[in-house]
Amino acid sequence: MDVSPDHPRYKSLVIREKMSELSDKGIVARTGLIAHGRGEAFDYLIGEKTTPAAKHAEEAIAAYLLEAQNPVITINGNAAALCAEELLNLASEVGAKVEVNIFHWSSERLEKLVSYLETFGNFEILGRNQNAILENIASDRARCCREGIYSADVVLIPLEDGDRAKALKIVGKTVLAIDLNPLSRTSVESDATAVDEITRAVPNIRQAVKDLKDDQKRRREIISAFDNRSNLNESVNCIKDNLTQQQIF
Ligand code: PTJ
Repeated sequence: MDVSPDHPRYKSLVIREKMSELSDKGIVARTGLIAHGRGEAFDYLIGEKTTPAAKHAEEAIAAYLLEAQNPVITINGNAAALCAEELLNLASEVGAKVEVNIFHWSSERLEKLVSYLETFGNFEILGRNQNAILENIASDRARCCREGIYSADVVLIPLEDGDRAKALKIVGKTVLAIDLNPLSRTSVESDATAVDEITRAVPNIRQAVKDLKDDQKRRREIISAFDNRSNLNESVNCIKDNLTQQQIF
């Protein structure tokens, strides 16, 4: 479908087309399109821009990634379709491993996703050899790599379904999330959640990484002052304010 750049929702329509194409190719799960719609709805309520609360969380995520000993960024179908290159660049900038981890599991889909990410350049992508199981997860998302998620101290899980954040916390990992729904289990369970659209959040995190790279003292101050629950409350309040200001009748 040709989308005119003059259309008021041009960006959203182009992204939907891409998601739909990548769903046909098996990169995005079919229900990934539904997850995307839920994200769009929350983004509408948030005002389709990075809020001050999200910016603050993105700074905390950058600080956590830079302080980590063995960080891992996990990528699923939606994250790959929306933001592969930015996530891969972020991983190289913070020295994180990248691991494909999917909810709608099949060995073919896993292979497709790893191969898709490999087309973006010379990045090592983990996921083909899932040789460990993360306890406390009732789905195939439990399958992971021993040298990746399983042994990581800090894991960034963009755009997730709920059970993995909790499972990662139970085994003592620091969990960082990007999720437009401030009420989701992932958002609430994580140590730092950017309630922001992934294509805005990741460039902001990369910028914060540049700003904090040579300032360990500041990074540690940001981490010790950051309170995820109160940051999520700010996002909820932002939605409430937007709704009360937009009375139609
Ligand atoms: O590729 P797979 O098989 O691992 O499946 C991936 C999906 C996303 C389908 C799976 O993880 C899933 O079902 O996720 P949920 O439970 O729908 O949760 C996705 C969360 O991401 C929801 O809270 C959405 O609001 C949020 N979300 C959706 N689109 C975006 C988003 N957050 C940030 N940016 C987005 N573009």
